[in-house]
Amino acid sequence: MQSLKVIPITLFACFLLAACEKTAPLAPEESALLDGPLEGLTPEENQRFLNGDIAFNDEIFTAATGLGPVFVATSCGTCHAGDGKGHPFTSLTRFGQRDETGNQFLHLGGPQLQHRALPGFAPEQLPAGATFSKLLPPANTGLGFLELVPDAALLALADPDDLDEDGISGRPNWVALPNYLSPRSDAVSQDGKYIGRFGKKAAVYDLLQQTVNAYNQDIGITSTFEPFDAYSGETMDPEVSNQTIHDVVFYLRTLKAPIPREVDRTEVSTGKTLFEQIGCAKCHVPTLQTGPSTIAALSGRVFFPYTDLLLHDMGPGLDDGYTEGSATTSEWRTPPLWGLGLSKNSQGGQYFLLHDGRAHSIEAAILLHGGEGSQSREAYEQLTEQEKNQLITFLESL
Ligand code: HEC
Ligand code: HEC
Ligand SMILES: [Ca+2]
Ligand SMILES: [Ca+2]
Ligand SMILES: [Ca+2]
Repeated sequence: MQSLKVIPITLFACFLLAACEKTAPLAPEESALLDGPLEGLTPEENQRFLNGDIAFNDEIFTAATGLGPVFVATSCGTCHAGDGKGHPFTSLTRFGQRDETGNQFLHLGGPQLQHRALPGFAPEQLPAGATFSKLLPPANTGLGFLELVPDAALLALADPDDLDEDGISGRPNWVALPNYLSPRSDAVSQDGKYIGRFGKKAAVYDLLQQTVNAYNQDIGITSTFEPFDAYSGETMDPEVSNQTIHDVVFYLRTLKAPIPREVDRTEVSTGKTLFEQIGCAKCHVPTLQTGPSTIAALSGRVFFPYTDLLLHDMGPGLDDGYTEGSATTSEWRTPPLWGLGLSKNSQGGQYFLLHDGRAHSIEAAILLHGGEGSQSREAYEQLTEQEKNQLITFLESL
């Protein structure tokens, strides 16, 4: 939000004085912010972005506007401040069981724990026997680009049986679609399931599903899409309009991609070469391309997210016993690394990396790579101190 208020003033000052950096010392550099709109939107599209931005950041729900009765937070922006990564205080808990037979706790309030409640209602508690994951809010950035990568491109990156024997076997999370979603026009399906791509375990199909679930499960807000009350399971009148849902989806779609910084430093380019040499880029795929979109600024664009959006088995250290869709307990979707260097800004000046924020530095995150990530972690450990610093400087520039 802040950027939206500041940028037009900055632009105005530039226009008047033609010496932007010097005259607007209070405005943060555009490349230090995650929450602005994509460049190249039409005025109409910018307006929809703003509508979505207001609903996402400024609409705080109360009992009178439908909050709860059980909930985790009162607005999207509480957990996704500035659209940057969240802090352990804003994490979500999901519960279920170890095997992949589908969540057996759905009738007991699963998959998400609503640990807060309105007066007179009991906050939810973990049912006996459930396993759980703590999930940190990711940065919401460049999501419209990720949504538009054709299924075929993701399948081309997958190697479920590791046929090329490089120790890496990324695979899609095949998920069942809720009845309000229709498959994308280029969709590939398998046994009636489709490729999920959002969420830490890639169990969410698209930004509409993510938004509908978040209203329902995080804030206790029903919609025509998901009319079931998270507390009673009963069908309720919608507490958020379809228009608002679509505006929020539009906002998420048209958030800009992070802008890399310090790209001219030699440490950064050397670090990037090392990143590729030691196999990080096999999962954190640097370059992807969008398919066609009705939003011209997103259509047929090459972009640099550093993810393959696929699931990888990251070994026992990162296994927390919780499955989602067809993802096993130790499988996680490769997180995009774009914006990584800006994470601290929204995390109180300190890094909280990996799905639950347990890694407090970039190096700690690398050293926790097991399973399919073991080989490149070992290759990292073999680097000289100087090379490690170059690699990390590169990652901080993203
Ligand atoms: C209580 C904190 C909390 C609230 C409130 C919240 N989120 Fe999230 N959000 C999260 C967490 C944690 C995740 C990661 C969950 C996962 O990976 O499955 C997430 C994931 C997402 C993602 C997926 C991004 C990706 O890279 O896959 C989107 C989009 C998103 N949230 C949008 C929203 C919207 C829209 C709202 C409001 C309707 C909202 N969130 C409310 C915590 C929150
Ligand atoms: C086998 C695929 C794979 C390889 C190879 C790989 N990563 Fe990862 N990386 C992942 C997955 C999956 C996660 C998320 C794990 C989790 O959250 O528990 C991750 C997480 C990270 C994170 C934390 C990101 C965040 O937002 O929390 C960083 C940083 C990272 N990787 C850097 C690297 C670097 C550097 C290399 C090379 C040394 C590398 N990765 C190699 C799959 C991979
Ligand atoms: Ca409600
Ligand atoms: Ca629940
Ligand atoms: Ca392979």
